[in-house]
Amino acid sequence: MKAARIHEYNKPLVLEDIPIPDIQPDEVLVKVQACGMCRSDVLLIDKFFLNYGTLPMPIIPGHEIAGVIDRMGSQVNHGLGLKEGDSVVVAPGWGDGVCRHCLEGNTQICPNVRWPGFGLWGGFAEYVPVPARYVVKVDPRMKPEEIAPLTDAGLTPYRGLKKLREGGALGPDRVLGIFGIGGLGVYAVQYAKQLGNGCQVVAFARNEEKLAVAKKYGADHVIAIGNKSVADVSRELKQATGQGDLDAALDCAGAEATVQLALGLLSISGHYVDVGFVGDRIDVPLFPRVSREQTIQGSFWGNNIDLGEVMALAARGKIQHTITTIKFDEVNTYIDRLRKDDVVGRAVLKF
Ligand code: FEH
Ligand code: ZN
Repeated sequence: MKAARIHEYNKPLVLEDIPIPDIQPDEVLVKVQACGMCRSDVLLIDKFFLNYGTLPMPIIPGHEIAGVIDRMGSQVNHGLGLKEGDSVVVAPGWGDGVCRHCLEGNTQICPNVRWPGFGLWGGFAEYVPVPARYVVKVDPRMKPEEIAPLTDAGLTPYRGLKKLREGGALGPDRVLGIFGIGGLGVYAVQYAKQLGNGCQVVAFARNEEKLAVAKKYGADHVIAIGNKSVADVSRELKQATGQGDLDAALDCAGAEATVQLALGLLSISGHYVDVGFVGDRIDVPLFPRVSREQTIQGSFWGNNIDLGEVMALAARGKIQHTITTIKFDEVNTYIDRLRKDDVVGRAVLKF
């Protein structure tokens, strides 16, 4: 099968032909139809994750996978209702299934988690072995290139928004800021309008083209943030919404600038959720967080329940997509473009 592999970090992926993998009795073999390209793939190639642990080499990146079941393991639980030919997406966090986090359903934060695309098998290849409990059956009429990115770029902001909603931060009298209108932010704006309990949705970004996408996807207001102080942005926010601060913020970038701006705008008892990690460390004043009783929360990827909900929205046509499909031999070109933040929406490898 075709596979794009990391043999050496900080080098282009090697495009090669390798044997189709075997599967364990509890796995299915997924024939990959599409795989989204994520900034985390670039970080992987650039050795970022070595700061947090080692990975078996060679690595096949690609963790936003949509395809069909090509083969079933001999002991796949019939209760999963899977069969050869089913259209599926691959859930992200392959937890061990026995720790507290897995038992609560949050397998993506299991201490023993395996992530697709961070080891020997991933979506930048024609086949990938997947534990059967980590595939989600989808409507075969949905386009693989559209639903593949929903397994990360679509899933991650969805879980983040759920945390704001479950935290009581959203309502008709509240203002929600979405920071970073890239591969994740374009979905975050749509969820905020549909699932934000009637809040006003304000999109913040540097790039006018991305703000135009946010407006198209329903943002009530868009504010360009390049070279502006918190006070400048607060004035524009007050003109647009009637208030100069944010009751809730979903940071889809997690860049130094967006963290500083979002926290600088956050209201008393405001709730900030970060799903991005463009930045590496943050330096923010602590007293305002404490004295204003603000909630600062991390949210990671998503679990099978979150993914099923995103797929249900997509199946009902509730999610618009900004996709660029690419061919296998363009993989390295688009990794470089992603590294330079030179992709609008999501680049998706299509087999
Ligand atoms: C995926 C795998 C590992 C780290 C981070 C990620 C993000 O793309 C999840 O949204
Ligand atoms: Zn676990």
